Amino acid sequence: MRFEYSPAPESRATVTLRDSYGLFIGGAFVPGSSVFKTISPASEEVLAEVTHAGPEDVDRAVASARQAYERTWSAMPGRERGKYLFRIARLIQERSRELAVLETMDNGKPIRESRDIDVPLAAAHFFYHAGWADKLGYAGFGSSPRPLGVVGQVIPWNFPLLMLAWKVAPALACGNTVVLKPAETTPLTALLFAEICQQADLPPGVVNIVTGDGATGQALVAHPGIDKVAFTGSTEVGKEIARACAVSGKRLTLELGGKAANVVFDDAPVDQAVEGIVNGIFFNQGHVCCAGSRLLVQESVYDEVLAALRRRMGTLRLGDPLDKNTDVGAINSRAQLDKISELVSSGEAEGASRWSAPCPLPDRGFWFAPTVFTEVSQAHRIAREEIFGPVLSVLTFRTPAEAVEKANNTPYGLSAGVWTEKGSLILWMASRLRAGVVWANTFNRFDPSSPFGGYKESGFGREGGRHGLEAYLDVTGNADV
Ligand code: TAP
Repeated sequence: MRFEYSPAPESRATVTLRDSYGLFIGGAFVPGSSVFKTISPASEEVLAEVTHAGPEDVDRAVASARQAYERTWSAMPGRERGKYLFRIARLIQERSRELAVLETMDNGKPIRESRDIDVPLAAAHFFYHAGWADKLGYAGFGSSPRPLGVVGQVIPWNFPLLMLAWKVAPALACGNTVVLKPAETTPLTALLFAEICQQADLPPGVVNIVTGDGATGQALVAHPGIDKVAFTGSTEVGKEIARACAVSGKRLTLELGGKAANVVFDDAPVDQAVEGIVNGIFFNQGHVCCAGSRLLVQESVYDEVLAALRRRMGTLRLGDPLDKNTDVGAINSRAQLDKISELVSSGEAEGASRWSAPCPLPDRGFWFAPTVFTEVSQAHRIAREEIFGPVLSVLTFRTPAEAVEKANNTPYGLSAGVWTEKGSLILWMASRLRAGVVWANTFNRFDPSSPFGGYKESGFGREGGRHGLEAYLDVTGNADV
């Protein structure tokens, strides 16, 4: 039976949009060199005007972060820094509805996800790192690890507030100050976070936010006043940044792209696995670095899994991201929609067989129906390149060894999933899969205490957990490490 759902839109009234936003430097919103507009990808309406930071604005932000580092933050005892992080975490919780609605308006992701995943996890990252701030001497990096200094952080558009939290919370807990550049298409929750820093009475200059495009990011990572660069984004830009930072003495961590295998064995409970497959690739419209974009199904259950998957995909509701019933929201930008469409056309041209869920697409905005490709070979572009959209490529295997070989046949190595009832097989697979995270009988689970990061072209360094602290600490001077 198919249920019809009445619309259940979340109110936009909780969000007060300003017409225009400045840069957040030295604890205040200040004007910059030029402006650009940020739009809603679901309706293409202009949401606000945002300032584009040029090199001189980046200069001011770095100087402000340096001053705050030297005068206040690095000298402050960890237990005091921890109080600020707790306060920020509580304010994120208090303003969670506002943050969730704004994230959905600017990014296009379903409110169900921003409300239940992005915002609670962002608060959890601040709570978790608040706890570390006065215990760094017990983290396993010697008795007195030092902060690095001023950190330049560049983040993508797929989880704007959450990626900010992954970067800002550990940096601050470890005693660093930051200059953060959000993605061009999703600057608004970072700017609301700046208001939260003001509300928390965070000392001016500890967090600076410079909005802009790739050129702003380039100016930030190349700035000589930066001690460490933390980047999350595409492998292509990550390589460029690695080159820019080479022999500069800057510390660098890179969280890059992925092409994860989600491996389903013939003893897996099919309904549960199908939920995991759907969550693995259609969560956040597939704009997920660790998305399970390559499904590997054991040949003996291929027909059964595919039939159940198509049935389930037919029930996904695509549309207004602010509607609480929506499963699949808008694609973040026209450029991303074009990239997805181009790769999907290549899949068809190379001979794979395409099936898209029969859901009507809204007239305005950027949309792509959940899509699955079968008859995919490992050589096809859709099996090798990151699509970063709601598109799944299905391959088959016969033995566990073949599954491992196919799963590892990628330049990436961010995540993987294994579905089977056998615990021993899970451990056997996990020890052979070249991926930073391996989920067993689940997918896309995140926790601030669990380190996340890649192998190979998915980058290096970890975010989250005790391991993630190392990225923001100078442990070299510690004799007892
Ligand atoms: P990118 O195009 O690489 O952009 C990421 C950020 O870098 C944006 O803020 C971008 O600014 C900025 N940027 C662009 N060119 C730059 C340059 N030359 N120097 C410095 N900064 C520059 O990636 P994206 O399309 O926003 O994000 C999608 C990618 O991020 C995917 O590959 C995805 O896998 C990856 N990702 C990885 C992870 C982890 S944890 N590994 C998590 C999320 C996403 P503009 O937006 O203004 O261009």
